[in-house]
Order: sequence, then structure tokens, then C-alpha cells
Amino acid sequence: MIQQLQSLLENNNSILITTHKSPDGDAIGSSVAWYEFVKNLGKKVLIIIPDEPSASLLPFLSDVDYLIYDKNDEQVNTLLNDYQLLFCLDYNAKSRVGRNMEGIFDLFSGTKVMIDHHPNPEDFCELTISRPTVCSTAQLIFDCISELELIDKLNIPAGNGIYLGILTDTGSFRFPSVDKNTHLALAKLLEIGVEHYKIHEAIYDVNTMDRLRLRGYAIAEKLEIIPNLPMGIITLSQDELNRFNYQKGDTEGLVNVILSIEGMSIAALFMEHKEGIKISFRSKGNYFVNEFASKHFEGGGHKYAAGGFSSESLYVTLSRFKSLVEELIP
Ligand SMILES: [Mn+2]
Repeated sequence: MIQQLQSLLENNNSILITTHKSPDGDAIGSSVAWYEFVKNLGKKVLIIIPDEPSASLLPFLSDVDYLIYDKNDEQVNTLLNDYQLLFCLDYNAKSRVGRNMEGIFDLFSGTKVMIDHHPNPEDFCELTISRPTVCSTAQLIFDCISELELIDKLNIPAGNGIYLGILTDTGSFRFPSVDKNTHLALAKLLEIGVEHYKIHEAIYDVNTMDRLRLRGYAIAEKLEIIPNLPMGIITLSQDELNRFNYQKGDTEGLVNVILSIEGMSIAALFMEHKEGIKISFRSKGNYFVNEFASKHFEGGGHKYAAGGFSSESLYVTLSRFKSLVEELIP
């Protein structure tokens, strides 16, 4: 597989990098890392992101060429076929780029390559590098570069992206998906000069008062423990989000706070948006959320972290959820 990747890189000079909708730290981090790496190999490269990332991720994009598909769809559609390779990073199905951007897969006539760590990848790329046991796509990017024996082409900007992706996809290096290789990769990043503390500060020390107040309110007033289950949920209506001047990214990590309560193993956050109800599921130990999310809430993800969606009202979504929660008991 790495040989196929190697020959694709040797025989093609122009590369598009795409990632999933509502990009998280791993989506942005792995895209930036791959961008910097292939640029260093002398390639022409452009990143396409489905929609605007949260504000804390924007600084990581300051040195790369990228376009937001939602704002530049026509421009992207016309330039797609100026590129030979299209990389799909941190997603495993066409639909993950969102309904808007999904059309690019019909328009693009070059070779598609998936590099991803979500289980059960859809078969739509000519080359699929899928390793669900790896903690993050960023780590997988690191592994690919090292298997290509091109680790000397890893520069600090690429290293920053890899660090960002690993940091955010592992809850700061604490999830079971972290292994020895994760720490070896991190050690290598520090060795080449990545300033890890700056990345932590850029991600974790950028709260606004509104965001802290929203979190305080959510925990104090909206956290509900489901009887007879090691499970807590938080629901936030559109009115409540507006009250705290909600910005994308403000509830990042909020669902994990529920799991920090002693004895809690499953957590869910329901947020009412214009498009519908967005749900984040988290779990640990013997509890898994990805199948539940895909079976009942048009979602999916990893066994311990999954997303979901419902176009019903918040009230109906919650009652349906509560009627189904027993299925989460193994
Ligand atoms: Mn990821």
C-alpha cells in the first residue's frame, strides 16, 4: 500500500487535499501536515475544506493555500481537474464532506486516495489507506511519511499539523488509542523543533467569556443524569445558544466534561441548530456509541466518539433518544 502511495507521489505533481465537514483539529492538522509535506516534495497543492473551521483552528491555516467549498463552490468545481491526485483525509465516506461538496467526487477525474482512521471505509478511492487502530489521521500521516522513508522531509509546519491532530483526537494523549508509537511520533516532532506548548495554548487557552459562561450554564443547569445508566446528557436549545452568543467551537469538549464525573461511561450533547439537532456521543470502557449513532441518528464515527443528527424537534429527538438508550447497554 505504501508502495502504491509512493508511486502515485512520484508520478503526479498536483495534489488536492480534502477533509470532512465541521473540520476538527485532526481534519485541519492532518490536511496542513500533508500539504506541507507534499509541498516540500515540490508538488502543487491546495486544500479544500467543506465549511468554515472554528476560530481556534484558523491560525493553523495561515501559511497554506485553502478554499472553503461552501463559499467558493464554483471556483473549486472549475479547478478540480487541474489536479491529478485528490486526498481524502480524516473521513471514510463521500457523504462526510456534506451534501454540497459531495458532487466533487463525480466531477473529479483523477486518482483519489483515502488516508483515514475511521472504521469501515466506503470503497470510493483508488487507494485506501485505512487504519482504524491508529489514534488520529495526523498520526497516520506521520506513519506514512516515515514508511515512505521521507521523515527528513518533515518540517516544522508539517510537524505542527501532526501535533495538533494527535493532541485533539486523543483528548491530550489520554484515550486508549494512544500507544507507544504515538509518543515516539511526538518525540520526533519535538526533536525537529515543534513548540508543543504553543499548540496547547492556541487550542486550550483561547476561551471567550461567552464560551465559559455557556459551559458553566450547560453544566450547572442543563446536565441531566439518565436514571439507572452511567450516562449523562446536556441539551442546548437555539435560544440558549443565542443567549451566550454561541460561536462554532464554543461547545468543543463540553461532552467530555460529562465523562469526567466519577462512574460516568456514556455522554451525549444535543444542540439545536437551524438545520436540525446535532448530537455528540462519547463513551468509555465497555460502552460503544458508533453503531447506536449510525443506526438511529444518521451518524457514526469511532466506538468511543461519534456524531449524530436529527431533523426532528429537540423535544422529539430527546424522547426518541430516551426510548432507545437501553440499546447502549452492552
Ligand atoms: Mn480523526
